[in-house]
Amino acid sequence: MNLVYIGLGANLNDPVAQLRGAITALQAHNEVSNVVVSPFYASKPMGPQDQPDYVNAVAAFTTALTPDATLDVLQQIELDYGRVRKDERWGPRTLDLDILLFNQEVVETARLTVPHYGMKVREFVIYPLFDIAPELVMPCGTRIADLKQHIPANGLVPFAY
Ligand code: A4P
Ligand code: MG
Repeated sequence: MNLVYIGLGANLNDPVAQLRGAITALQAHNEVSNVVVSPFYASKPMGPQDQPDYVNAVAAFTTALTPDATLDVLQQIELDYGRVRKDERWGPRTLDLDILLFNQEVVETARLTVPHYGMKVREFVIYPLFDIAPELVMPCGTRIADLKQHIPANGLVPFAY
């Protein structure tokens, strides 16, 4: 079995509903087991500031799928749950599911870079990851607990949903 950590993010079209939909889909998926979800956090946008705040979370699960096949599952969920019906048209994809860690593997293919290239410096990844895996160590030896201690919260707040 493979142990996978993913990051979830959305900032348009009812982000909480999109994250909940994605989690429900993961839990229902035949090839996915033992889904654990962090608290949801409201986070300040990284990048352009003229956009709504994000909702971010991290989830862990086990699967027998390969990294590429796991990405297929996540991308299908992005398509299924990242579109919210508005009037009669479908909005743009607004749900982002990124593979953060896949066991202790380092994956460099055309489709995948694992560990995720940005995870070490993103408070909206490291804080929820610490919530569900405080002892976690990255393949490079970096402890998530140490990252959390050094990354400012930058206004990140957990909220009830
Ligand atoms: N890909 C490569 N490695 C991975 C991986 N580890 N996990 C490839 C998933 N996909 C990976 O992704 C583009 C391609 O990356 C995929 O086809 C896959 O083959 P995408 O999800 O279609 O594009 P994207 O989401 O625009 O890119 P990316 O890199 O995920 O965006 P970022 O860098 O994550 O930025 N601010 C806050 N507060 N919270 C956020 O969640 N997110 C972004 C998006 C900006 N600002 C944010 C947040
Ligand atoms: Mg992405």
